[in-house]
Amino acid sequence: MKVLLLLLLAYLSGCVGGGGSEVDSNFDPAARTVIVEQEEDLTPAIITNLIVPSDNIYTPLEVLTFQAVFDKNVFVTGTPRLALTIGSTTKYAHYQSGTGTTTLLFSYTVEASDIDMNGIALTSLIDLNGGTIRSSTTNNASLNFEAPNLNLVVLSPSGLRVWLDPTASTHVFTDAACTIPAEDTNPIGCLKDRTSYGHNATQSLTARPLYNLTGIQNFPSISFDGVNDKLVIAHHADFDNLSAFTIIVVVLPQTLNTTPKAILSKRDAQEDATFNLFFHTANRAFFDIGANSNRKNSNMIFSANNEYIFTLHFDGALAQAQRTKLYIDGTLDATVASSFAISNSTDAPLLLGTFDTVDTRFFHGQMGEVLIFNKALTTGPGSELEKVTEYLQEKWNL
Ligand SMILES: [Ca+2]
Ligand SMILES: [Ca+2]
Repeated sequence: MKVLLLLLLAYLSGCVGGGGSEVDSNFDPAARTVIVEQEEDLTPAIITNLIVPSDNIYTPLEVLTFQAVFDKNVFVTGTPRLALTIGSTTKYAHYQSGTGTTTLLFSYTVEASDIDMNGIALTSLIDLNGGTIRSSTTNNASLNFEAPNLNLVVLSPSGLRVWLDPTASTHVFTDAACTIPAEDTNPIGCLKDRTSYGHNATQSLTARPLYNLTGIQNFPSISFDGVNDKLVIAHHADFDNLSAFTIIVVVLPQTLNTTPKAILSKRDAQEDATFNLFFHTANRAFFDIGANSNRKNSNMIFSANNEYIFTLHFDGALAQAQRTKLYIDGTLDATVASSFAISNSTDAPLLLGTFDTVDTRFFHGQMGEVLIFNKALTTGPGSELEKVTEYLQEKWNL
């Protein structure tokens, strides 16, 4: 819709003398009057692009920025905002800058309680929040935009150093160089770390577990045969010699008996351990932190062909009796003492499916997600551990 503005511009300086009183006898109103036609565009400004944070894992105090790009300059009053859904909570990215241009910047600083492991969401409409966004005095901008997919804009507690996730199909490969995508039943050469720390779990030998698209609760899992299968993560200080850590594993054992079966372990053949977690006597779970002399076990008795979320939670800063906690499916199963305040150091790799590079007591079953934090997640209602566990329970239907 368009209107014509008629601007009558009388060149009065030409009509009026220096004193402003004497009319020029040559003044011809028809010649001295200029009619300017100017179009005022009453079409609302529209958002042609919404630039969102890149796919990444964000932690508290990092800033998420969003840019709304309009098809023409817009002017802002007040503090419009974008509504984010973080977990189940609405938070707002507030307008920061850009008035008078085509691009408005909004930002949100991640808070400590913000955890959303399956990605945040965004309401596809700018909330004016009492302000205005206009392309002219009266012409309100259109505020809606195409909803972006932010499933990979993840908010994690700090300290996440390993995240193996067989449901992330772009992270599962048949070769140890992590280049050939795996399909159902393929031997797994690489389960690529979802963090930026690059702690891929690989297997260059024939002892590769298999990709199982209908594994734990029919979700993609890694299938260990209990004969020789294992995945190897190279030794790194990110998960060695730790004063605190949290290990979370989604797992389904298929064979349980008196023979130890390692879920995950970082120890050398002398059994100097950073940590390990394994099934053993009486179908209980056992774990060593520091050394096998510091071995403890679960209260829970496990059943084959059932799925579990294990959390091994260690805080060396606590009193000895409180340092180690085992959670099963988010519920505290055992609080046990640790004589070690630091998890010990060994150059041994971190292994999935066996104890160390020479041990032959392999895990038989399905492995889902593995997350390792180099800190003790907060615990209790509304805590980091609760939110991460809820993410896993919802995702894996546990
Ligand atoms: Ca989410
Ligand atoms: Ca095998």
